[in-house]
Amino acid sequence: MSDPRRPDRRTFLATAAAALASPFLAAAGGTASGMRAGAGRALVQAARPVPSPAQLVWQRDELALFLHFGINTFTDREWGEGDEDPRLFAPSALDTRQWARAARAAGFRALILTAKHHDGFCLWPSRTTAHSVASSPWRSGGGDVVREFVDACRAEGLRAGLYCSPWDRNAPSYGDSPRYNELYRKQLSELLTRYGPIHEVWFDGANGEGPNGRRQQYDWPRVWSLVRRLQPNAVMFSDAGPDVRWIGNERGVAGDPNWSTVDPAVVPAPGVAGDAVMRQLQHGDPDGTVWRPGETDVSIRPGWFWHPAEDERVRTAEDLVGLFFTSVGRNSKLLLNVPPTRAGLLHETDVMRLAGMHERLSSLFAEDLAAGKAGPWRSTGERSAQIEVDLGGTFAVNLVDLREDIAGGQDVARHSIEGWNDGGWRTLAAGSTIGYRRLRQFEPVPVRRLRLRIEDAVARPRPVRLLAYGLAGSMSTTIARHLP
Ligand code: FUL
Repeated sequence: MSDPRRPDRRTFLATAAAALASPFLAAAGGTASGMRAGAGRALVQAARPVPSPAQLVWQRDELALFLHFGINTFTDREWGEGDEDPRLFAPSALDTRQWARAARAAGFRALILTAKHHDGFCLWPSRTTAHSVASSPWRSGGGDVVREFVDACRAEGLRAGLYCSPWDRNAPSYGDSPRYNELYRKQLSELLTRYGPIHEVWFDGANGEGPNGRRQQYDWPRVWSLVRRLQPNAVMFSDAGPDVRWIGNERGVAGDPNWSTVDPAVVPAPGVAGDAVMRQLQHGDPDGTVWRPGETDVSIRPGWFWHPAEDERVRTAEDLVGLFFTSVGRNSKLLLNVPPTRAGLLHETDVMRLAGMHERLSSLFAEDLAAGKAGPWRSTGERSAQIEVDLGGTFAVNLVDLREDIAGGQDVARHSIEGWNDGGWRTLAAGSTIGYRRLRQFEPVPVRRLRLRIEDAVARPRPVRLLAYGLAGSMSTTIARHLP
């Protein structure tokens, strides 16, 4: 990123990587994932990873709203220094219910708030520091943004998640590793015991030096076991999970292929860098021993925090639909950042774009032409299978939605979709993994039948669901209108 206010995350992390090493490896295996019995690649593997109930819930939510809000909102920065005056935090009309309503109306099912960003300012009154809302003029120092946020999520029937940055540029103990680790655990304990069920705990990998000039060594195993103990149903996000992994970029694009299984030894701790790490984050590993699906975080604006100069640079609804296809449509989950303004409200432009995205997605997926029309699932070999759907008429199909039953794991490595019309079969799309959901869009083609072929898999393929969509009112007259 060329924004001078914000160093590129990976460049920054590369320098930090050396400080992190293998002791974290053991804890990475502390995932809640289970294993599924079945044939493996060499047909000797006894079991394949499957998601935990919490990971399944997380994935099925598909869309989560990310809210970067804090001191930076008032200083027009992306990364605060930690020495900001808490009195700067003065949202004039903070309304967390407005955030949650906009999210729900747009089809989002979870929200994640930056309870603390790198500047160390706490959006809740923490006993660990005076650098918090308690020292601000907002609600005369008696307010708690985390409380209002969680209450609003619940009122709208949405899941609440929290981001608590390990990097803290305000804490005097930062860099004095054991002392800061203790403080960080206390902060997490407050967040995870005061506010009821928290669905996702988000760990950013940024790491810096403390005032003593020493680099902070985090104690990830203890952090992870604390979260597991206090919120057993929460998923933990970081480069290294343990439950959900970063997708490897902030552009909103999941890898292709994208496996939800990983080799935990490749990314042992948040913040490690290198080509192998990036490959693993983007693509996962078909032979991975741990279930750790990828989350795609991206902002609706160029920055993560609200900047007045970016009010004209909000992604369009079409653009957001594109992000849906490159994240949810590639076996990932979309965590879309929409930063509240200084008023403490989502900007009207952003809210409009969210609504536009929802409207477009709803019309794309309005009518599944294949519903109830699938033939039997046919195994065609050890690692191959196929299914045919007779649409019962000719339709201008331009979108296919494939779904593996991931409760039983992820198997498909290569697939193709074919359409049949008078002249026989033709390939409409071909690709690699499917996973939770794989969306394939193509030029509208008049077809009467569709065939999904699983051409390779890491285990005997289990039935895959095929949903098909087309141009509205798509019988032959429509086709004639739309095709050359
Ligand atoms: C990064 C942070 O440095 C950014 O400020 C932002 O919070 C992003 C989601 O994660 O690592």
